[in-house]
Amino acid sequence: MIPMSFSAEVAEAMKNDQPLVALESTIISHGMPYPQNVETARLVEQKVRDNGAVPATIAIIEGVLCIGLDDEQLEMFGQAKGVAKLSRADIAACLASGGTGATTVAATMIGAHHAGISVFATGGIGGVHRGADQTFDISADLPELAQTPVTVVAAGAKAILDLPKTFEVLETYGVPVIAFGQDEVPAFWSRSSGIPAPLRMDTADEIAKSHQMRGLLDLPGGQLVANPIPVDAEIAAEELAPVIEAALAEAEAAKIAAKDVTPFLLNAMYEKTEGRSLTANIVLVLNNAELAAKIAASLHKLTS
Ligand code: PSU
Repeated sequence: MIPMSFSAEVAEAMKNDQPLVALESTIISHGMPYPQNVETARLVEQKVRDNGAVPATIAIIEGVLCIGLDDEQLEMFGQAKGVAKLSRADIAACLASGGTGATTVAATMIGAHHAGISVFATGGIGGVHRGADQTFDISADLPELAQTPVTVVAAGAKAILDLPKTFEVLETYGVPVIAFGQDEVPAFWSRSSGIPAPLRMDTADEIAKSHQMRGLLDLPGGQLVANPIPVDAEIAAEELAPVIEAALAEAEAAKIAAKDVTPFLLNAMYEKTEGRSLTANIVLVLNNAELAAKIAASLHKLTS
């Protein structure tokens, strides 16, 4: 059996058959600086509650898959001392060896699916890194979306990535990419990417129905809902482009590779924008939590 534990809030929600939204822990441990990461994690959980669902932040603590974290545990991930970054490749090894780790999008999808949770909110998924033709650096989040039936609400993929290639790969894998309320795929800190959305939906109900329909068709894999950052919080793509270039050049000069690339780039963006990238990141995660809660509530109605 998988060593799994549920927080009191999640256990109660499951007993009462309430809709749940999974949240990841890597965004806390490796995606944002302390203490804003813990403050954001609490606000995100509250946003889910305010919109009709119950939050379940997922992580592995001392070899146990935790579905829902208490305040003390959130604080521990916020300080991220000795916390590994877990994806599909390392989640089983971490459980087997009694380790502690934060779950990325891929690992959170696996945990959510095991706990029977169908909807998950995050900031931005991982994708194809720029220069992937040389490095082959493609996030395990992409194949995960192809095989685990969880609807992931994100503000697109992070703009530090090669976005056209990221969406090409998702298309190859047959992952539905649904832009919410616009015809273009958003680019994390900006609403615009210049990439036409493969699919567009305007309501949580439609997204929930589409999730249900995939299940009825026995299709493996999830859906990516690309929810644009609210207008007043976005940083324009033109303004961000040179900042991203500079951050990428720094990563290359410092020979940053593999799992360290995304946290390094996010931190470099934070420094170069004097914290504005973080403010935008917080707003977009909250926005995603709200939509995910509505989708979870809608899916719950459809299936009960
Ligand atoms: N969303 C954010 N910040 C983050 C992440 C998502 O707003 O830090 C994390 C997620 O855990 C995602 C990971 O799975 O970044 C991608 O890492 P990589 O590129 O190494 O696969």
